[in-house]
Amino acid sequence: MESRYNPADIEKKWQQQWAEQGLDKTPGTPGQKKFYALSMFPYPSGNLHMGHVRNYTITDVIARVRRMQGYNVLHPMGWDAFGLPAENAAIDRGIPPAKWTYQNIGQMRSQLQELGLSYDWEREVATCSPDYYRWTQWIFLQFYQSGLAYQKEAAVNWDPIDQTVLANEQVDSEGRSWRSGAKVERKLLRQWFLKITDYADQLLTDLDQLDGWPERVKLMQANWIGKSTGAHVVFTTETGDEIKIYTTRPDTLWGASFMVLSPEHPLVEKLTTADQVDAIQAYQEMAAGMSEMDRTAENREKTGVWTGSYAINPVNDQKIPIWIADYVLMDYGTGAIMAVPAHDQRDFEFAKKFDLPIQVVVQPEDETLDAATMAVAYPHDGVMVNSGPLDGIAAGKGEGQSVPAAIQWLEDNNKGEGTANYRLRDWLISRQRYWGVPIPMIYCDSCGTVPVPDDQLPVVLPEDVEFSARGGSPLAKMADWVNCQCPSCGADAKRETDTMDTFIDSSWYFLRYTDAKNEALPFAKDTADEWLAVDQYVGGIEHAILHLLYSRFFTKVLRDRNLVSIDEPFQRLLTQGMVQAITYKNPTTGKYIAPGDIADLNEPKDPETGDPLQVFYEKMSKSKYNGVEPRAVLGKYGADTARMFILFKAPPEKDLEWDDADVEGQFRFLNRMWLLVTGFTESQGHQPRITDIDASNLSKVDKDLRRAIHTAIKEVSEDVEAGYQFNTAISELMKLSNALKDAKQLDSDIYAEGIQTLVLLLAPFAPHLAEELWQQMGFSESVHRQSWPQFEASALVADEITLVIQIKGKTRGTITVPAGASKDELEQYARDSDIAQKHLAGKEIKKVIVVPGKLVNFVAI
Ligand code: ANZ
Ligand code: ZN
Repeated sequence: MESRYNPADIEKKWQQQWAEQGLDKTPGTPGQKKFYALSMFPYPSGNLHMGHVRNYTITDVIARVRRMQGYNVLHPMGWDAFGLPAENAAIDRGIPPAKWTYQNIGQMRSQLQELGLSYDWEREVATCSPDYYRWTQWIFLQFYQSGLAYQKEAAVNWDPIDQTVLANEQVDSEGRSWRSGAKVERKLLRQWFLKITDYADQLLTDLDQLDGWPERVKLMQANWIGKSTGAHVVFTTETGDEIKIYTTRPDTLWGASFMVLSPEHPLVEKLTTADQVDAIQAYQEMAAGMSEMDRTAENREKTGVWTGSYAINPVNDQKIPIWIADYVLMDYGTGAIMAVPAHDQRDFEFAKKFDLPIQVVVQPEDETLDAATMAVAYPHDGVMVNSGPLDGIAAGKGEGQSVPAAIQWLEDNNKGEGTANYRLRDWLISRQRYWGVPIPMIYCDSCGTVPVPDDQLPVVLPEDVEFSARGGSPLAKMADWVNCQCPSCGADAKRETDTMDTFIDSSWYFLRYTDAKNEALPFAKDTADEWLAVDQYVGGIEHAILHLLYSRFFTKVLRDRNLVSIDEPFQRLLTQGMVQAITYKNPTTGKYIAPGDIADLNEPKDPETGDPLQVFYEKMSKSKYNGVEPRAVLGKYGADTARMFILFKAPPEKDLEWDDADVEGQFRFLNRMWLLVTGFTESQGHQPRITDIDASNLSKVDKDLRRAIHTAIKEVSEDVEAGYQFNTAISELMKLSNALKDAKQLDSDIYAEGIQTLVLLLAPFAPHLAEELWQQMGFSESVHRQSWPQFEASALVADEITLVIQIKGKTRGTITVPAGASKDELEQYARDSDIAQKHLAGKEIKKVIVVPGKLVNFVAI
């Protein structure tokens, strides 16, 4: 008989047995009561980090509780396996990307298995495998057939380190690449795009359906989509050309005193007069090399050049000059604006710099604006002036105010129309990289761009490739691969050599899991519909926009192609907090110091300079020397302790501070559980004790213990239900185990009920230990196949006693209070009672005497 808690033995043993039993296999049909629990799948870098461990543990507990509650659970795992690191490893170490990736997958899979995560491994997907990306290509062609995948020449974000283009979502707010951190440049290239802008409005309005999402994430998506409302207005030039502009303030049209086109606007060449050609061209060249971030930076001195031409303001027939300036972007609105310097700050600065006219059309209530003396633009409320039919109307977007009135006027006079505009741009998806899904397109001299027919999919990525240096895809250099026949006319043709953004791979993997082995389709509609939507998605906040927005977009397009029925893929979303650890930093040099290099951690100093170090918690990372390796923790304490610590230390959505002492504390708790339960099971000869309890006939001790048991069931269940408060759920388990430890009658049915309940409640959190204890109790079926315990309301009711209330020793009445209330609680009940309120009114309490279980005496004058 093993008398010590030895996680190493137990965990390995049960992991093997569970795998043999197929314990975590998904039920064939989801049925009425289904639950799809999903963690964001990892990039197979080779090693799990603590962030992964936390993410997957949270989802695992949820999946396990739902199974015990009788749900048919789908809980899959896979690999987001395409991407640049594999290519860089190939360049640096000469290992083919496929080999490197599959090695890493193997390594990470076994690390996941060591954590006791209840995945159905039969549904594992790897996005780099041809039987997955075949369907990624197929889905791309569905987009193409819907007119949602197209090519265009565009100024794109170019990452000079990774030598590839990036989507807007992949450039951070400082204009740097999400991957390499390089300052993004602009380049004019012909690229593939997905028309996510067609879905901008739905992606925005359907956010309202997502009750189970954090408000913060919904807000980030709404801001990214960036809906603005206004009008299109057509200006005619002296040359007879039409320039369409987008404005959010059509009511200020009477104040438009010049126009500004983006330097890339297609009419610029035509509008430029001979004497302005040189200046205009020089300016265009300069603007072309600048990033959007720099062009639109606030407080930057305005620059621009006059084209030499004029347009006619359609509301008052005024002749106004047409300029170009870099603060007007080609891919927002129409790439052209009317400038209203009195009421728009950028236009104001531009007018001041180039001495262009300023016309006030909104007058504030409490002052009088004078165009000649204004120091800044006035973008606020007021009354319309100098504005023909709008004069006297209140400025604003509301009903009856100037903006709707202006739109009405434009529409009545055929000069423009109300419209909405979105900040969201189409998704640039082609990458000049090798390790990704080949875009299934062929270029033929006579037929043009021809999609690869479905029956010729997948376009297989050749796996034995030579990498020489960074930059450029080796695909373009592989003549055998590039040269092909046109599927349409049979003539010699060439393949597209760009691959897809890896975010495409992850935009539909949750659909594939529902029908992972399907060879005829990416997934059967019926099957996908039965499992979807994902009931609980868990992952990092860093995907608030990118992955989560793209997945929503894919779902809607596939729905519109009748491939799936849902509108939204993820019913509820939990964004788990970061795992942080103690970090040591030299504040003078800014260098991070590894704790192992510090002589005295109580008084940490820089080993080189002797400077005292700054000590704080920060997200674990290699570069800050504060990472804790999951393997080390598992090796020392086992998976169950690691899981318990992670769940206990902080609620899932909050940051978690790693603390070795607390890990140790959880290990000790599990040891106590072991002693408590094995002590009991030995006394029972490892036979399950039948607990058919007659609750009407219990001793006080038994009643109290039973109340503790059922309170634990109630509290743990509620904590799990109410936002997955696993930390407080584990506190309840600790309370119950203490109550059992303190219990007097060990050989009773109630005690047996308590031990069994404790092990059942523990099962989702520490699955190996719970299984071992369950089996030691003499049960033959897995603890994970048991039903989640239900509490009995009657067991929660506490016994009551009569409490006498005295004032200065004289009995004034009695009240009923719960038995077992503490001294402080008794005093509070007494103070709150009507009797005390009545007799103590206006008196000062000098002393309170509490006789537990009997009376409270107030000494008051
Ligand atoms: C005239 C005007 C008057 C404007 C005024 C604003 C205030 P949002 O809210 O972001 O949609 N604009 C339009 N297209 C642009 C482009 N391609 N590049 C740079 N600026 C552009 O902003 C819309 C406003 O930004 C539009 O309304 C236009 O200036 C400018 F008192 O038109 B407005
Ligand atoms: Zn052809």
